[in-house]
Amino acid sequence: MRNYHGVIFDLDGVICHTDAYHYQAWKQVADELGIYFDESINNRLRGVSRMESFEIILERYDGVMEEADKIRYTSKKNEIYKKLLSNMSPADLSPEVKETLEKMRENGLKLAIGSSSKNACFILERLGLGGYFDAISDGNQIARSKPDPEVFLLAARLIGEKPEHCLVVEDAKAGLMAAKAGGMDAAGIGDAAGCELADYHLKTFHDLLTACNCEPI
Ligand code: B16
Ligand code: MG
Repeated sequence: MRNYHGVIFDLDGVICHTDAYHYQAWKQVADELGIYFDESINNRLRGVSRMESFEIILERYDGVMEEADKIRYTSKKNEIYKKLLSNMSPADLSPEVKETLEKMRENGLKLAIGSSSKNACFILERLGLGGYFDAISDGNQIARSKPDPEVFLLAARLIGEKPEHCLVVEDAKAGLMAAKAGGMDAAGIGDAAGCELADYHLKTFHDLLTACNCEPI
């Protein structure tokens, strides 16, 4: 176990759960295009950027889509998604997540977000976490999405810590790959908890405290 100075959290699937909203928004777009789309395809979109997600959906599209149309449909998906996100409130932040973040802070750990989402700040505001993190690295600031380590390396730089002193928390395999490629330890939660790439296999969010040498709750 390393002595971590910083913890970098993925957002969707770790701090909050927006899967159902992504699903509903993509489903509307897929239906309009007559493309088959289900929950298992939606699971493949976890941690993947918006345009790359659409490319996965288009695997079942009969034909070739022009770039301008791809932009139009991904923008439409985002409009629907943002409307759905407006339903979120601080009540969507689980007490377990909140307690764990507070405890880590008390222990002097720096906390950052490392998310592929371009809506990260909007989501954090909805959850009542606007301004809570020491740094936010998100889809608006990077050129290459996970499994490239860029988003996590930027987060580490923004909190002024070396990658080897940071622990990444992820729910997607692409995110675990990104953390390892960046020289960071990685904790898998949810879908990624059983992944062999993870240094820690979290059953609960509270388990993070033990990984970070903090007193358990
Ligand atoms: P947006 P994360 C990712 O967030 C989601 O897991 C993924 O499903 C989504 O396609 C991606 O953000 C882009 O989101 O359309 O909001 O820019 O898991 O990296 O926090
Ligand atoms: Mg995620």
